[in-house]
Amino acid sequence: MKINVGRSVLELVQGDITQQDTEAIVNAANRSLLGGGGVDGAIHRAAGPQLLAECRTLGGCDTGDAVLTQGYNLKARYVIHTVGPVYRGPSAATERLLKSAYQRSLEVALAKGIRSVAFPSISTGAYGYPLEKAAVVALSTVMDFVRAHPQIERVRFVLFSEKAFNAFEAALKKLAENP
Ligand code: AR6
Repeated sequence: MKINVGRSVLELVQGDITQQDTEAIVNAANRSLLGGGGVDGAIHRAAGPQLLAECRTLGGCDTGDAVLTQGYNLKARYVIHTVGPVYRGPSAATERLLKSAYQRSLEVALAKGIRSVAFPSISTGAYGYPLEKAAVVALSTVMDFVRAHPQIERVRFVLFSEKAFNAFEAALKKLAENP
C-alpha cells in the first residue's frame, strides 16, 4: 500500500528491513545499543561486526531518543537506532515515548539530509506494545512529521508478519479517511 502525504510518499510493505534500499533503516534497539534479538539482531547480523563496534562508542540511548550510525554491509547507508518503550498496560507516558521514538528518528534523518527512511514496527515484539495501538501512533506521528518536513520524501514501514502488515494497513486506511 502506498499513499501520498503532503509532498512525501508513505509505503507499507511486508518484508525484512535488512534488505531495504532506503538511505536509512531504523533499528528497534534497547538502551545499551549493544544488540539483542528481533529486528536488532537481524540488523547487526546483516550489517556486520563494525556496527557493534561503532555502537560501543555511543554510550547508549535513552528510551524515546535516536542516534545515527553507518550501515556497513547493509544496502542502507545509515542505521538510525531508536529505543521504544516497554509496554506495561495503557498509559499516556508510554504512548508519548513511542511517538517520540518515531519523531526523534525522523529528526535525526532530517539533520543528516536523509530523504528516505524505513521503519520496523517499534516496541511490538519483545517490548509487547499491542500492534493495533502501536500502528495508529506510528502512522499518525510519521504523517504529521512529513507534512511539516517534505524534505523526507519517502517513509516505508517494513512489517515482518502478515498480522503486522494487516494491522498497519487497517490503521492507515482509517487515518487516510479521517486525517
Ligand atoms: N524486519 C522487519 N521487522 C522485523 C524483523 C526484520 N528483519 N525482525 C523482527 N521484526 P522487536 P521491540 C519485527 O522484538 O519490541 C530486541 O532484542 C517484529 O516482528 O525486534 O522494539 C532489542 O535489542 C516486531 O513486529 O523490537 C530490544 O531489547 C517488530 O519488528 C527489544 O528487542 C519489533 O520487534 C526491542 O523490542
